[in-house]
Amino acid sequence: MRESRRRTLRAQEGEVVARAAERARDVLQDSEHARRLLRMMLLIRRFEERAEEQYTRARIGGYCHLAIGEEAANVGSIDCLEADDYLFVSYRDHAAALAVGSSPEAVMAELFGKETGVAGGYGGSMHLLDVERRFLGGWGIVGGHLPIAVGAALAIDYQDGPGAVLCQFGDGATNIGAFHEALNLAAIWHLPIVFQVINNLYGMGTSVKQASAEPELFKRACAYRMHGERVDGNDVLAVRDATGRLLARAREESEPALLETTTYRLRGHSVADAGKVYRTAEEIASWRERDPITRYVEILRERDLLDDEELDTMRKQVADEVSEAIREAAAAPTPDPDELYENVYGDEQWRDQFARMNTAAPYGERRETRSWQR
Ligand SMILES: Cc1ncc(C[n+]2csc(CCOP(=O)(O)OP(=O)(O)O)c2C)c(N)n1
Ligand SMILES: [Mg+2]
Repeated sequence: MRESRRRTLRAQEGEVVARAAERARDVLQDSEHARRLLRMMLLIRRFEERAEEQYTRARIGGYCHLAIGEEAANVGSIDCLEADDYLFVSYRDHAAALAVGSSPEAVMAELFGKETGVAGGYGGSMHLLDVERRFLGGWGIVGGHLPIAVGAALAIDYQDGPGAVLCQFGDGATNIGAFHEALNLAAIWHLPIVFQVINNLYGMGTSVKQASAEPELFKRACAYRMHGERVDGNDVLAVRDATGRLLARAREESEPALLETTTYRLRGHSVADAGKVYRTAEEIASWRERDPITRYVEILRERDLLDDEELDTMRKQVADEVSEAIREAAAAPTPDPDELYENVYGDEQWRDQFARMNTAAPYGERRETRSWQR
């Protein structure tokens, strides 16, 4: 960013922070907005429960990581994105796609590997994307998307454009080399990016305490003289307040930040993991009591922004919406295996070369692909 613009923005900093805090408080004053946050969390919860069920029916292939219990960390932050902002997330990405506005039909269809999916059936559960909404994935390599997100922030800065980047990742990613490279570059180049670590206390079966020399992950920001902050990731309003403030600062002052949102995945690492071997029943029960949806419902009730009838209606609506998404995804066509190499290379000549090859013939993948698709 040009020095003159940075100076002007710094002068406005106090005003920017005050405005952001005001916006966060406004949510409970705007009953429609307040209820929209709850509705999205309910939709995600229902979507994930049904995705789990569909996986056991073999309608979803490959991996499938659910965000049950992490809804507030996703919805509170993604709600702060504005039209010019970009979003990057890890493979636990269904909630992010829904929160950014992708339709449940298109997200479910992607999980089913169908042509109508958000990635045309090429990506599956871990590689959702919605370019129109500036949601640039869904990434399967732990920490692999952080440098890419920094590249997007560099592009915004280089072109003197509006907007910022929100990059979400798990606690496990903070021990990957790319995390340190990404934070270092973002700090020395003053890039407009918020790194949000969704600390759910475990990377597969390894706890943060076992894996991290500094388990208070937000403190890692100080190694890069970057602002670091931790909030309760099961409190949707706290997440929204912090993300709103830090994104505003990124957009308007072009400064990065590391935001740690502490939460808990109520299911196992993936659908194939029961999640009970490395965690005690007491620990899981204690986090159930801090369920982000129950807590937010209580806040809305206390403020007279929601009654039992409205809650029931909302639950029923999202359940119907997800059922419809499943019906549509099941009925949607599967992509033709001969199109497997399309979009791999932009250059026509390489596409022609792949068109002459027999798709994945040495490994029999053509047959495998067909056998699990219904
Ligand atoms: C570079 C890399 N190493 C290992 C893996 C295998 N792996 C997949 S998920 C995962 C755990 C990551 O945990 P965390 O970052 O805390 O995210 P969470 O699953 O808790 O959302 C690992 C080790 C991978 N995908 N990429
Ligand atoms: Mg984790």
